Amino acid sequence: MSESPVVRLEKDGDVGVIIVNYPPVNALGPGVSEGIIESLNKANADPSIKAMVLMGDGRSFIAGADIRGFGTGRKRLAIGERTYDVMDASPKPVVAAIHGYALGGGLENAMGCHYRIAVPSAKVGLPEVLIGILPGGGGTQRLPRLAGVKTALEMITSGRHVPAPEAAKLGILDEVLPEGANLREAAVAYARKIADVRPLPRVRDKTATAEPGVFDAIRKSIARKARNQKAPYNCIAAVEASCTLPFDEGIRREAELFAELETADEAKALRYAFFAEREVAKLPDLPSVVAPADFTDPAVIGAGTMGGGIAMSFADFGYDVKIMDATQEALDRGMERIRNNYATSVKRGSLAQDEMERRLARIHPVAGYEDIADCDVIVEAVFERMDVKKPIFAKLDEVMKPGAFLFSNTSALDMDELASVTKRPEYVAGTHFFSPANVMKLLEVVRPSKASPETLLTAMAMGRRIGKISAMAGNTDGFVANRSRAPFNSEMVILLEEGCLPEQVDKVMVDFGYPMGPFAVGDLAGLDIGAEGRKRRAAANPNYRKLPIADKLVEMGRYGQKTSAGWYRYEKGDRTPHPDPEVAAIIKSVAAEMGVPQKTFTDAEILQRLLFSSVNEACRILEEGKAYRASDVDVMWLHGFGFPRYRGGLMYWADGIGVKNVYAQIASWHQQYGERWAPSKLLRELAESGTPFREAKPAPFV
Ligand code: 3H9
Repeated sequence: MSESPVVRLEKDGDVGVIIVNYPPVNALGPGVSEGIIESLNKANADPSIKAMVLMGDGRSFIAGADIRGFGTGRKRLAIGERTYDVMDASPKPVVAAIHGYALGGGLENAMGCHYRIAVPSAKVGLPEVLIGILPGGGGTQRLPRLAGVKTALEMITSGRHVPAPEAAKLGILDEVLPEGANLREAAVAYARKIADVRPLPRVRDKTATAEPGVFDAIRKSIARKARNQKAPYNCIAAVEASCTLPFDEGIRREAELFAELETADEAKALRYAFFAEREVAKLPDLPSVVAPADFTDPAVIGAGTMGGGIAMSFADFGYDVKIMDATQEALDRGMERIRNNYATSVKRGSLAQDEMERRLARIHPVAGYEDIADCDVIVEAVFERMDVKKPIFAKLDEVMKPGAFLFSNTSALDMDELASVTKRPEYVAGTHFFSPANVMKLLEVVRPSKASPETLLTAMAMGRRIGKISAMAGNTDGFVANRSRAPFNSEMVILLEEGCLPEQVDKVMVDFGYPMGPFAVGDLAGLDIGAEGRKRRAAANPNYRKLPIADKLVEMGRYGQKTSAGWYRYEKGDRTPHPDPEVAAIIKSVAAEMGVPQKTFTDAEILQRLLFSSVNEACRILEEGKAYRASDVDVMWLHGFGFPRYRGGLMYWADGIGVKNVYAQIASWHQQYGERWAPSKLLRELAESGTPFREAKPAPFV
């Protein structure tokens, strides 16, 4: 019945079914909104149709506006002529029938409908803030009217996906269908049932009211997380307008606030991050016919902090997981730690007690290798030393059933060497989790030379199934994330030699957008850990740049928070870092011993000294073919190191400075400081050709 290639109108007796078909997720791409309007008009004009259903083909209702269109001068329907306006003016009722996702413009369309029903697995939300904009299709005006101001503020400022049963409780959905129901049939029946109800229930006719102080309170509560950003505040202002302005004026205010955001740097960077996170899943050099293997029975070897966190990740996503350690005592300690971690989440209110019990029940401590022999995926997470891991891999190879995948959680060890102790190197890969493993989103999948495409795809898919963002890294010391970060870690201590203080560096990085400064993070992780790595690297490389100030603190037993002293001092039982005059004195005396001339630094200099050193190393990683794309490095920095998302990532940020400027500064520091600042070949080439980092063509992956 309809002309549009992306929206069709079908008739089911006296109900018109409007179906959006814009794969893969029914974003509101070119022609979709126009197609919905055309179908609505046709159905309204057809006397044999009494009511309409709006639904999506394929895997989703509507996932929102087409993000690729933002900032491109896209064609937009004027206020008064949009889908929601046509629905508001419709003399016949429209029922939104939701499966998969109704996000952003998807939920806004659903709220423009007169009724909303969904299957239980559906999710709804207004995630626009996560891409630096606000719900600009009436979402900031309709959601507070439908679900109340508090709920609207929470959903719009967090961007959270709300499961259908909860959305029904919040008043967003009229009905959640029973499990297994046929959505189309149920929606048509529902439409028939309400076909004669008049007046039509329109969300725009409701009123939104707020308790005094609610807007100031939410501005205050997001201040820390939303610093340097505009979108969250514009979201709040738009919701505020729903309480103070009539509906149509509120819609105009929403549009003004939206227009301030769409082309801003914040939104551009967040859109870039969104697509970079999807790109990172693609492994372009693997044969497209190969698929990841399914796995159902994972096991973790090692019940230490990392092993426990990895086991929790599996349990959190519904997997029964076995966990093994060398002794019963270590296993008991590990289970105790897991229980305590969950209990902390319950205490904080982020996890329900019964959910904690369900997750704990999925983690099965086992005594020996024979108990895991039938598992299909092993993640080994024992002490980070080759001589400890090798015998375990040899034993796993012996006992594990054929076809089982053997993954190692290592942050730097040579995966080829580890794979070589097995007779199944094609089934071996690295899976580098970040600490705490159940919280941090990044999973770096490390590719040894003999790993099969199926193994690599399975490791990547395993990460995604347990809520991680998987990114592929080559087998190089430190892999991609830590290797690109290493020069930053050295540079921050070298800055102290030249006259900076830890608190000064930390303030610059927090102002830039990191949740914590790097010295405070060091104290949290434990300074003894970095010292081990420095020792190993210094022994292997006579030109290794030593960090005497950091070494001195460790020698003094200042290991960080755990000893109440590190780069900062801590009161017993308190994690607040306090600048320590003793550290300032140590820095001064070591610098004097080393004969380093003292100077003062601007904030910009500190920032660039840290980040440019890493940009240069990331270029080296790309030129060696150890990563697929500069944007993969960005994803790793966003999810492994807390790089501020609204700055896109390390390489995207550097593009903002300009590749030629970055090169010129690095070349000048090369003159001043010597070899550690030698510009990489790729950086020089990019600067000469004026090619942005994110368009760099890395060497073929090795
Ligand atoms: C908005 O609605 C503004 C309004 O207020 C109106 C203003 C006037 N656009 O993530 P996946 C692509 S703003 C374009 O791997 P999943 C994605 O790039 C929007 N493309 O699948 C990928 O492409 P490729 C508010 C999109 O099942 C493919 O679809 N909405 C869009 O893991 C599959 O995606 C959002 O912010 C889009 N909107 O997750 C929702 N969405 O295959 C954004 C997806 O080439 N989307 N693609 O790499 C999502 O959060 C997830 O995609 C979703 C599915 C949860 C829907």
